Amino acid sequence: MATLNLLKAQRSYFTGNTSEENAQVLADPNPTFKFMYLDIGSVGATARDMLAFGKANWSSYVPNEKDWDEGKIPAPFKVLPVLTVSSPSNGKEVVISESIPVDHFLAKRFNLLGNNEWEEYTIKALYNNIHHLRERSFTRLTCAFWDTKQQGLEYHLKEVIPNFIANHEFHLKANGSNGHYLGDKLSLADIHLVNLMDHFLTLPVAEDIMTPFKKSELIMKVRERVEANPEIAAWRKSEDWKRFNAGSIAYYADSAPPGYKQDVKEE
Ligand SMILES: N[C@@H](CCC(=O)N[C@@H](CS)C(=O)NCC(=O)O)C(=O)O
Repeated sequence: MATLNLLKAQRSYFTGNTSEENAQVLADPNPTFKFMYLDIGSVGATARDMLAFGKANWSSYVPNEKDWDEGKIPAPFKVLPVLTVSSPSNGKEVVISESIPVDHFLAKRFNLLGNNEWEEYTIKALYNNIHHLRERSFTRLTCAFWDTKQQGLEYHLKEVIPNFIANHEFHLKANGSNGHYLGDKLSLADIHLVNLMDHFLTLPVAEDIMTPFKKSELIMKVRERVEANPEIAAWRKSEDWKRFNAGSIAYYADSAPPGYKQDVKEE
């Protein structure tokens, strides 16, 4: 997985459709989805869980590494994930890029943003805080300059993770300690928390990072609830899910402390 962004190809969000036609695509009740991401879980995992949860008509597309590195696959910011939504009604397609809008779009589509606008923004705030930790873990552990990775790991173990767990236990408790962040149904925040833990589980230091999570009954209850959903459970047992998880383990074995072998940086 190279990171030389200059070689990659860029594409615009404008495809010749009108803005109204694009909006029609996103409003189509029976669209098809093509989710393009790398052969790992990581930043694509929450979206894939939601596509499974929503019983969507979707396919997972992993670009050939050579084509990707040679810039044959254009993306709006030359990074993945990219979600293509195709409408059978008007025959047009739309691209949504960047993991946060992709996750928000799928969560809205599959009713994972609560029951009203307050619930929606509360769930998005909880999601964002979870996302922030994963992003920080990239910049401090896996995609950091090599000589700071060990220090980043120690800081995470000592301060960042305990603080995150305490903050999230506070919010889970406020909702009644029922394994959901809001109300008594699954939301984007619940699913993202489980994927944050899954991400940590693929790192060589999984055991150290996961110990405090595993001690938190409130947090582990969220995992139970998410994994109790039959569609998500089936997806997580699939060969594709296992391959993506194994891909993450292999990738982070070389890039995360303590065993990193190369200097992997994001641009
Ligand atoms: N801000 C973007 C970041 C996406 C990103 O960094 N993607 C990485 C994989 S996690 C990527 O496409 N790397 C391939 C490359 O740079 O060639 C998002 O959240 O979607």
